[in-house]
Amino acid sequence: MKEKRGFHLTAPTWCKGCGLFGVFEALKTVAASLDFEPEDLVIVTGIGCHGRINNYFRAYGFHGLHGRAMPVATGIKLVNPRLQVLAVSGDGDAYSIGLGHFLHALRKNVGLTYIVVDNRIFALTQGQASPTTDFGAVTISTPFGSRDFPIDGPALALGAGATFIARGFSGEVTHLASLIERGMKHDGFALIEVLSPCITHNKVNSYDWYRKHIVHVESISDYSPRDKAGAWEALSHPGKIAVGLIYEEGKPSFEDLVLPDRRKPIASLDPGVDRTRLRRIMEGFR
Ligand SMILES: Cc1ncc(C[n+]2csc(CCOP(=O)(O)OP(=O)(O)O)c2C)c(N)n1
Ligand code: SF4
Ligand SMILES: [Mg+2]
Repeated sequence: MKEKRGFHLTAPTWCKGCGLFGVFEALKTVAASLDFEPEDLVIVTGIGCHGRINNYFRAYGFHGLHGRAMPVATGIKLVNPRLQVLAVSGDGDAYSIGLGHFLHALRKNVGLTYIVVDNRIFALTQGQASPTTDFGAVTISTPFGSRDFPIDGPALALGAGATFIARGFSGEVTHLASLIERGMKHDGFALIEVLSPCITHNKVNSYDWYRKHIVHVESISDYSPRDKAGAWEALSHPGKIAVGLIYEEGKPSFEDLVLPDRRKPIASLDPGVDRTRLRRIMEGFR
């Protein structure tokens, strides 16, 4: 990436040891490996500790509303399909308030890379239970232990028709970067969930805890990410969390299906109508 005059990036302010540093390192590795120019990449975030990531990145950024990363990212991709659009959400952002948007963007197969940083907690708001918080976990909103069964994002995505599903771990940056890079090259919607410790508000799901519980799908003999039944099996392993490229299939992307030319920004296309008439119509809306 070229240095641009006028850019001033601050250092991340996350708590020392936060899993978000691993996600940030992985993203920088991918941006360098794919040689993105700052103007080629847009990072859209929701609200949460994760949402600060685009402040530290030399690219376009849109720090939007809590739970609304998907509609913003979809709009950007459709208006200028040449851009690489990456959305970053938290487990609360994606699987709670933003769940409807998440499922519809993935079933439409919009060409977005969606990184869901799952720390199993609402971190920014000081530690309430989220949709991925463990059953029985004591948090400030569940002082007697959570009575909700957690959501498994990749399993939800598989059931809803996602065409690319991966899960990484912020403690394994090189592996995570390889998953993000593959997701960015995928033609269509790519979900990369990241198991990411919040060292301040979640003392249970730590780096060591994840190391004991993850299983790499690459280590399962004859595992093929093209086999949906095998992906279900990997995601259903009791007491284990599958990481790696879990599932991948080819389907037309939303841009291919709805845009007249996915290589060109909409603004550069001839609207195919009389411009004087169009201007008159637009003036009618004032
Ligand atoms: C519409 C709306 N509802 C609630 C909030 C308050 N809020 C801000 S961040 C957040 C949860 C963040 O959790 P998560 O998405 O998991 O991100 P993390 O902080 O863990 O990275 C909530 C509930 C808000 N900003 N906007
Ligand atoms: S509160 Fe948790 S998620 Fe937020 S910066 Fe600190 S460790 Fe990271
Ligand atoms: Mg969270």
